[in-house]
Amino acid sequence: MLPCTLALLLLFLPIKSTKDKEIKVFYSITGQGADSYPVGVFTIERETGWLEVTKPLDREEIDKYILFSHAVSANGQPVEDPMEIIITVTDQNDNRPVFTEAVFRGTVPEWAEPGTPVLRVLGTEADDAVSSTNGVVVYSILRQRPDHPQPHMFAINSGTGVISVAAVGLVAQVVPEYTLDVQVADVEGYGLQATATVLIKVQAEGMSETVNGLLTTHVLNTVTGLPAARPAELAPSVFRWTDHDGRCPPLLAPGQAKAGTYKLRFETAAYWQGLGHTSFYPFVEVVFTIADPAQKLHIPLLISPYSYTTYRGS
Ligand SMILES: [Ca+2]
Ligand SMILES: [Ca+2]
Repeated sequence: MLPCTLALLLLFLPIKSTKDKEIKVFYSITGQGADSYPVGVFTIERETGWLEVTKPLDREEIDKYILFSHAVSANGQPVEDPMEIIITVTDQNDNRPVFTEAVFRGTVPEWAEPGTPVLRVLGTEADDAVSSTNGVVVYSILRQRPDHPQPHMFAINSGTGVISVAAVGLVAQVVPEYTLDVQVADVEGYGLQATATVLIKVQAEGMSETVNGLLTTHVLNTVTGLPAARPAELAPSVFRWTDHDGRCPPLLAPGQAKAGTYKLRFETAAYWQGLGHTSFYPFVEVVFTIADPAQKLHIPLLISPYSYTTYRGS
């Protein structure tokens, strides 16, 4: 919170009766801010008609005052009908936006597609958002930790604060939770700021829902964040192409597997050549052991031209 209010002392133009030249006229004011609450904010000089404000005004307290000025002669007779004076308090940007929570939490399924909404952050703001931008807030993501497979896995709608997935590659076993620093700023993003933390848990995928088969794989290009559609070979007998989603048809169906050591070979060079890149690794071979032939096994592969990551999925 910013502990300040608008400090403003105004001297308005004098209120003059047309009879002022002919006879002695005395002025007074009535209404909110004059003779009713808050009393004495506005005064008028009895003989000159100068209207003055005596205190700082805060639009967030009272945004409009309606006063009436009265002009009387020396013997107390009104010389004019009362005149209505409307005083509108213009806004100062004296309120910082405030997040409704210090820490926002959300969850997202792994491999969620770009555009999937995760959660909404909310900032409140006391200043005027209608006739000024002092209360118009803009949301942004300042930082993502960790920053892989890439630094912009999430995007925020600057107007609504809805955070959604921006890139493919959310894998629970690689990054189980992301931390985002988010900001809300008034004056359409250029004014006073506040920050909050967003924790996003990546939920492991239930493989049985999507793939029927004992041994499955899944290849992700970590440069583009997109699934890699290229061959994967289970040496020596099984050959598969990954589909547009980076997934292979099951390499071994239930009942096909035997306990033992297997090698899964990914033809990465051909894949990168197809995209116009050269690859440091001509192919990637993942050697693994199946101890329990009845247990499902998923082996994801995350690749860039200069790195690869694999792990045991479920
Ligand atoms: Ca204000
Ligand atoms: Ca403000």
